[in-house]
Amino acid sequence: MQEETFIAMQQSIVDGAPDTASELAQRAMAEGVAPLDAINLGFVPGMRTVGELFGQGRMFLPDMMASAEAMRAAMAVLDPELKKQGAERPTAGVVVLGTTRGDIHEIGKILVGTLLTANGFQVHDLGVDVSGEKFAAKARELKADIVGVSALLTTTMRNQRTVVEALEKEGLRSQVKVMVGGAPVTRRWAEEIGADGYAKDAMSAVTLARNLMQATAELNCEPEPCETKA
Ligand code: HCB
Repeated sequence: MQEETFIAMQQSIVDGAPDTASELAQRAMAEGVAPLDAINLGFVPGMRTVGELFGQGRMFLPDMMASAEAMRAAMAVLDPELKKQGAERPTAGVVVLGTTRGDIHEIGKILVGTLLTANGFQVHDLGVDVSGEKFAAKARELKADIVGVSALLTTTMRNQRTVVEALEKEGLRSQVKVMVGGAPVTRRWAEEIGADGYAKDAMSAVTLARNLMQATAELNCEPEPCETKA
């Protein structure tokens, strides 16, 4: 039964049907489907199909925009459900999130922000087309622990490097960890630009953010081991 719902969810994204996507998300919540399953097994595979069809020239920009609209409609239902899970937890860390300069893709970033929030992180989303300077200024203002930078285009992923550079220029690099992601981004690229980590999806971004917080905590314990300070 759930399998059918997931297939219908996927199709609603491919069809670019926001009303159907929203209804399916609402029905799934009423039936007790985990919001994360609805995202990962239902809607996100739909978005992946859309990308493949576009890449093969079987779908065009207006269709892709309609699909993004449908994804947004589903997330409008699922986002509050996920955030509820994080509401009662103590802050796991402060994250400044955004899509890099020249890039307006936001769905993956929103998903990362939602899951980080659901897992107790305080997330400040700067939106899309964000310059390195803007990332650095917000990181300073909020005393951020982590900056998360998304890029979906091969032409804009290089701007992830400018975020690292802006943090260096502002003298913030030793205090702020940088994690990068987005479809064309790889672990190797993250290493090349001097980021602290790469996450392939939103769940991995949560694990990575936790690990980065742990690494910072351990660093702050030096030269004594952390255990002795508890
Ligand atoms: Co867009 N687009 N697009 N697009 N688009 C892609 C990205 C292509 C791969 C499609 C293709 O050719 N097959 C392609 C890029 C090719 C390339 O550079 N290699 C492409 C292109 C070419 C373009 C335009 C240039 C098209 C044009 O105008 N001719 C244009 C660019 C505009 C610009 O940014 N300046 C464009 C526009 C659009 C929209 C507006 C129609 C729409 C975006 C709407 C929106 O976001 N509001 C759109 C969409 C929807 C896509 C696809 C179909 C889906 C992207 C998406 O939402 N994926 C995409 C195809 C694809 O990626 N397969 C296509 C779903 C999310 C959940 O995955 O990878 O974004 P994600 O995020 C993951 C993961 O990467 C990770 O976690 C997320 C959640 O699991 N992650 C992070 C992401 N950020 C992270 C940050 C971290 O710190 C950690 C982890």
